[in-house]
Amino acid sequence: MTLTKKLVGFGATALLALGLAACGNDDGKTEDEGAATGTSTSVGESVNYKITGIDPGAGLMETTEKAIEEYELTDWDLVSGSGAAMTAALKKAYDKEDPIIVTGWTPHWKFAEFDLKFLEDPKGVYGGEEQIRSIGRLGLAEDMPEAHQILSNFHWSQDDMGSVMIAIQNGEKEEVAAQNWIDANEEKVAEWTAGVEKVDGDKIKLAYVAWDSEIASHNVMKLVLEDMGYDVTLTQVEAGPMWTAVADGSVDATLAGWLPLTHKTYADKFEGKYEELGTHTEGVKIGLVVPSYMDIDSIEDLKE
Ligand code: PBE
Repeated sequence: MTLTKKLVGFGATALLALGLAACGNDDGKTEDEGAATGTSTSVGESVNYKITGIDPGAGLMETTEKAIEEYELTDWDLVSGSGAAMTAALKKAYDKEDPIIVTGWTPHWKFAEFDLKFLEDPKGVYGGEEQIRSIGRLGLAEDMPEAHQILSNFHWSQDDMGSVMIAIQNGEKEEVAAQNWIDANEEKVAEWTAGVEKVDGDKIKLAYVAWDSEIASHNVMKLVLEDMGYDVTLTQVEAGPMWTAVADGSVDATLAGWLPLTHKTYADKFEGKYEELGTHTEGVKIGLVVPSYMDIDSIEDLKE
């Protein structure tokens, strides 16, 4: 794989790019604004008026439908699939320098692998910086005070999350990538478990969706909880069932609460039926993402 080659020697600089990509397009405007509309083929025509989406339950999909409405992209379709299908489509287009528009978020390894940009969102449909929060079922504090404490303490940076994502994308097994990160960040992990007593094989269930960011966080937390004596089950589900499972208590927690905007619909729907345990990752972002070689900068450029 080309990725393997490109990621050799990946260090702090490359990881930082994950975070920088999240900050949008303040790194200077592209020279040739308007070039896309100046040619005979419009952006819309060039991509068949298609935005390549992910799993239908993702907040990013709901928000993109809203963007299509608010920017009056009447001819456009949001095509659903999965996170993996989206990155596969992106890779295929990127290798040929074909135009493509995908739904995207940071942290994500794709910003390290490809030269990409978020489209500006002057109407603010995608919100600003999002947070990723740990969400527990009601009663977790009473039933499992140790896990409750650890999940509430859990906090790391976008670069931490990004480095686990990159390692997995680079071919490392999920658990190995998670363990390597833990080994390299013992002090950080020690803060999550400080003063917490070990348990003796208590069962705990975490639910997550197969988004690359959440695969990273849940694999790390699984190992941390196991080290504290828990018998951990990770259940991979869709976004709706994930929130439902926390709200009805069939799982104990998830680390995949993207708020205040991305999962607002879920959070509102289940208000009072879960406990917010705290933010574990700050400054994350969702939006529409295109390869940098495309001559557009804003979602407004999609409208003809
Ligand atoms: N994501 C990644 C999710 C949350 C995590 C941005 C794709 C979503 O849109 O719901």
